[in-house]
Amino acid sequence: MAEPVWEPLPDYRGYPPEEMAARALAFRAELRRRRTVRDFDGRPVPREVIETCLLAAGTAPSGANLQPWHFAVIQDAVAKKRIRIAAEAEERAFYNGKAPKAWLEALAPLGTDADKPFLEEAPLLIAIFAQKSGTRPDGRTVKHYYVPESVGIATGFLIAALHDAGLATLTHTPSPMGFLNEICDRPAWEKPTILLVVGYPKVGCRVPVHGGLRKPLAEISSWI
Ligand code: IYR
Repeated sequence: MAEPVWEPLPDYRGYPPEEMAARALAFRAELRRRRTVRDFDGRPVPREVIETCLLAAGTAPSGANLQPWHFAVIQDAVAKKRIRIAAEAEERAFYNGKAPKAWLEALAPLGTDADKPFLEEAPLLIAIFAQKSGTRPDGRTVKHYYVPESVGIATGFLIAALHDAGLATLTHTPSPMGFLNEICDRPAWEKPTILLVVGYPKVGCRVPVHGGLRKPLAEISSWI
């Protein structure tokens, strides 16, 4: 069993209380401007920016620091078209019978339907895969822990990083989305969790008022 190797906490920065408060406010203001977008401009995004955001996502905490994620970036037009065709087939089944009435009612204010043109129009899709196990540098297979939690946290980091860089995202989850394994050439034991649509919002892009409403502090939090 490997022994821990310790080092002094690197790069920690603390702030005086006023600066803490100002930073917290500024960060909240930045995140608050983020909106989920469904109309994308086809303009390409710089690859370097995406790679930096993926590295930011990769700093997320994870079970036993095993980093159980893989981000497959799809820019190829043919691959995007295949994804759109497969996703729309699932979405038609969802909207035309599979989804319970209450679910469709909850979705109604978002104005979504089975048509997903953004899967072809956006410059990039990022398929996020969760790995229930992985391979160590010595070739041994290791089980991963807290996989959905870890991948969810990394996805949050990625969405925040892309937003901060001036890009818009849509957290899309066609269900099931096993077709992503074949299209992205990922092994069957990796589970696609989210298809993140990434790009610039189309000029004149509109978003539902409903989507910008955030629950108040008293509702989302409590102190004991
Ligand atoms: N996957 C469908 C339905 C959908 C479900 C939820 I929960 C949403 O927040 C939005 C949409 C679709 O993409 O239309």
